[in-house]
Amino acid sequence: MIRVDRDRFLEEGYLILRGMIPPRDLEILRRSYETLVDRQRGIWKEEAARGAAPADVWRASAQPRLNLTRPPYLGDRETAPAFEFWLHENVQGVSSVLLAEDDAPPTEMMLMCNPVRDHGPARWHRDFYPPLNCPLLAYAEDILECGPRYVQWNVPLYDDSVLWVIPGSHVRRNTPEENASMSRDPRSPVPGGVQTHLRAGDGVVYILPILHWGSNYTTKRRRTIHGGFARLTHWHTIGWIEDLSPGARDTCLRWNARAAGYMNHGEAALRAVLAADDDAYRHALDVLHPGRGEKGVVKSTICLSKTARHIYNQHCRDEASLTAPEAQGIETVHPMTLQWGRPLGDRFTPEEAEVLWARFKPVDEIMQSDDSRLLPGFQGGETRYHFEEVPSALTPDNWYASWDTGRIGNGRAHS
Ligand SMILES: O=C(O)CCC(=O)C(=O)O
Ligand SMILES: [Fe+2]
Repeated sequence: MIRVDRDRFLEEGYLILRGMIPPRDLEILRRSYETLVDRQRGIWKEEAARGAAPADVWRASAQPRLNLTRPPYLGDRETAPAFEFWLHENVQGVSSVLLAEDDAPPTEMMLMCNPVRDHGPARWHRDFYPPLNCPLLAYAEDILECGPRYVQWNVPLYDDSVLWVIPGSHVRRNTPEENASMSRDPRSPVPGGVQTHLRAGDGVVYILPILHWGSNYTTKRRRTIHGGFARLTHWHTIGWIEDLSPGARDTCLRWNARAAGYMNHGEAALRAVLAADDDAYRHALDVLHPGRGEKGVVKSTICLSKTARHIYNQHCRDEASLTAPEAQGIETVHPMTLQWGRPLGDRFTPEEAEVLWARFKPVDEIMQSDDSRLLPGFQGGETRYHFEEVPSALTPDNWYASWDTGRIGNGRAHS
């Protein structure tokens, strides 16, 4: 396995690995991925032709992207190398070291391609939207306390200098200079930004929510493997596993079974809240992320407040009254933010859903301000949810106490 400097990774939020794909593997990967690109391109074209899609993605998108872990399944035995790339020691082994996990599984496996016409620069961003997750600093403090829960890769099969990053920005808010620059022009270099200059077979691995930039989407040939690793993975399809070599198949089936089991611990955390048992709550969270600290509990509690709301919406609200994001929220499966979708919701009764939401509602309320806004560098639209700060009153102990009082700290009691 290639050697990596984890301390530097934690400090700067990214690492560049030179020559991580051996040259003999590069040709095999290019061929496998090109076969998949050809198949996906055919599907996009056909969908647009019969009116099932508004446009041919290949022709319309600034960054046409394959996602191998979502339908449709594009592969077969011949393209197994495109999947098995994710098991290589320089990818999976390095990711495990950086995550301080024994055996980290990949999450989504993707490929970013060049557009058919110039689209120029995208906007600087963090791949982060607090209403679906938690405030930036809640996320950052958990990283500082225990290391990252997720690492993401770009591994180009052809030379690629598209990506820029801002070293150190993964664990702090934007500086005034960064905000001024992004407000003036979100599509131009930001002070302190570093362009990654990757040759074919190099890789960059980074910690979201680092501030980063797709600096120029031109017609220059781009085939860049993209995706990540996390203990709490989820694959939307698993048909591809059957086409892998026996060893790789066993590994992926094992990862998939283990990942599915984590939903039981998500359920256990919620049942502990129903039972007002804070020790059991801490224990369930600790299985999901062993060794987590107080900041990790705060972060996960904020995520679970969304889960509780979705379960309440699933059971206790009239379907017709739900907004599109609320309806979507019920279905979303994203274990990294402790969302297991309807299968988890189905494990609770409407009465339990009501109590759960009552217990989490003070968390949801304290995470919102009176007016909505959107800060530079964040994705999504305006929202009342806090972008950066966690109110200091939101501590685990204050929240446990709110199960009796209905309020956190000096906050408003909820009705
Ligand atoms: O094109 C890249 O390398 C960056 C892509 C990116 O940041 C994104 O799609 O969110
Ligand atoms: Fe991004």
